[in-house]
Amino acid sequence: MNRLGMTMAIAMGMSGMAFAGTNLVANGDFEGATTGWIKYNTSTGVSTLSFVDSAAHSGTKGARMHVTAASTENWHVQLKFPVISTVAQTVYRLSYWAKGPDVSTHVGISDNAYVYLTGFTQTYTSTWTKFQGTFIGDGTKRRIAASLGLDTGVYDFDDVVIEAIGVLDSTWYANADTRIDSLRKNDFGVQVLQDGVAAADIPVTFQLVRHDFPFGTALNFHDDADDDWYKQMAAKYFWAGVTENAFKWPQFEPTQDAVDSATVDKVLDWTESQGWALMRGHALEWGIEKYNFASHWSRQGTCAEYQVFLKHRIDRDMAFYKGRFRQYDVWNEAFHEPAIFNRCGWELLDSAFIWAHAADPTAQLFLNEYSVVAGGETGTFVDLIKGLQARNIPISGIGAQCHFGNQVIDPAVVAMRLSELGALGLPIMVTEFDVGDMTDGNLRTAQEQADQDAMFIRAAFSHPAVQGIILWGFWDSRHWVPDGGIIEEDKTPKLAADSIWNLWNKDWTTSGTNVSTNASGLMGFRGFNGKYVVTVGAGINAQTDTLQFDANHRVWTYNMDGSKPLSLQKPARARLVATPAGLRIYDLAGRQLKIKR
Ligand SMILES: [Ca+2]
Repeated sequence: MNRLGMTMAIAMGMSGMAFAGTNLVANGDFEGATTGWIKYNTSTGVSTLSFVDSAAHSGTKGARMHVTAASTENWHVQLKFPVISTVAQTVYRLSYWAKGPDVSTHVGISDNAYVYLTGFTQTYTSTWTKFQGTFIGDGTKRRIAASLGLDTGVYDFDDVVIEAIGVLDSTWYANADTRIDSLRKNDFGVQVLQDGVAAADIPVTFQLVRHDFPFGTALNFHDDADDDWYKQMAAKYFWAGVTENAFKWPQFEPTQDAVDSATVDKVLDWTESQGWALMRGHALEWGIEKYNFASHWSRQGTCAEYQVFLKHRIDRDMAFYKGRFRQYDVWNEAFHEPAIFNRCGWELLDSAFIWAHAADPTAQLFLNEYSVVAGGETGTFVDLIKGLQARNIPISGIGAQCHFGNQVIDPAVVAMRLSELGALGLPIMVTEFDVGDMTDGNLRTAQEQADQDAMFIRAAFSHPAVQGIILWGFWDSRHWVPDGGIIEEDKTPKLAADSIWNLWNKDWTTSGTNVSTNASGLMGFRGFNGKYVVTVGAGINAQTDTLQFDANHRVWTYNMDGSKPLSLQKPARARLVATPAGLRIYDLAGRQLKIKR
């Protein structure tokens, strides 16, 4: 591995070992032997497997699964891969070419005892497409199968490759706090001058009251008796957010031109009343066909009509919410839900971004996707975004949903995937973090959830490409995953709520009480970027301001002018550049404090 390769591997959270790129899959090109490849049917699914010329993507042979009787579950018909051996902590990439019916399929990776570990949900088309995903070895065997049981038809596979691409960096998480210090903090100071001369021994008290780094939740108001409590909890734990469903097109405009913005407006009114700096617009479009999306009025006509409707949706709603939504998921789950692209062309994706940028050039525009940090489909997402970048499409952010299901979260894996996305040069938002899944609920114990949530948030906060973290809801009664929230249905905070609150309010806070300015009139401190409440002076004559400290606002200077009357004068606004602002500091008796010169 050359120096650049080594640097990349390290930056991606993998150690810099050399790998030969050997294909671990026996007979993955189907050209000679086909040993190891078998089909599996339950009693309800029926299929045939053949290795034929017409199924070749390259060479003269490919594998063809002909599903002749569909079943109720994907896994009732499977193309099973040759079993492979793995090495612990090694990252493997599976790639293959496939074509087939436009239905949801799943490639699952299990251990040798058939316990499911991870997988990739994919939709094939009538043209050859390359699919890929990564998984992690543990020193035992892996069983891989493409599950094709949901619909009848011919599914072709060729050029199946599994290769080791690196080793996880098991030290990465241990250095999280060092990275957090470097990325999220700066050296700050409050300087006090008396008539332009350094004023020593002036007490300064400071407290971080809001991080610049957005930490938020999906919000879902119900207009019921619980809403007041719900808002109190949202305000306690979060300072950024997203509307869970209300801005999705079918909810926002259920029938053509009958826009229902009331729910979104209510959420924005409330978050703005709380001073939340970031609200995300989710999502301008989602190509999914479930949840009434396929029956939405916009999709009932021709592609030409749909394109007009989509442009109008983007133009109208981004103009309406300009300056309120600062980020948009322009498209949700583009590569997992490609039906609209397969019907009307992938140019739609480019167009949506171009229209969105024109509608609100100040908004940050995201492509949002799942299984790219919580799962191994990062490479597919990277390729899609690289294509947008190569065509100069104005994408300005990467949305990584981070629904982790019931897998154990490994921060080294999180690091590797975040770094693979971060190498695109765009900021990443963790847009929908949660644990548990819709079917099984959250299978973690309270302590496991608390530990895993805190670990993931610490990992993401420590990653240089991550710009913010949003949870997909917080209360079990308003959460898509049974038991998936951080607060019980009965409103009891879970251990996870405490662990999260403690991160932001104990581990990652900055404060000092009555710290004196030094001989240079400076009280210096290292702190998190954000808004602080700062009190200069003491007693009834102390002056308190809310000040922003960040890379561009490192030192706030207070000027005292001894000639002013005996009253505490509050500067209209403390300024970074020293300007006489009339502040004087007095003792409890109203006497001006002596200032050391
Ligand atoms: Ca072949």
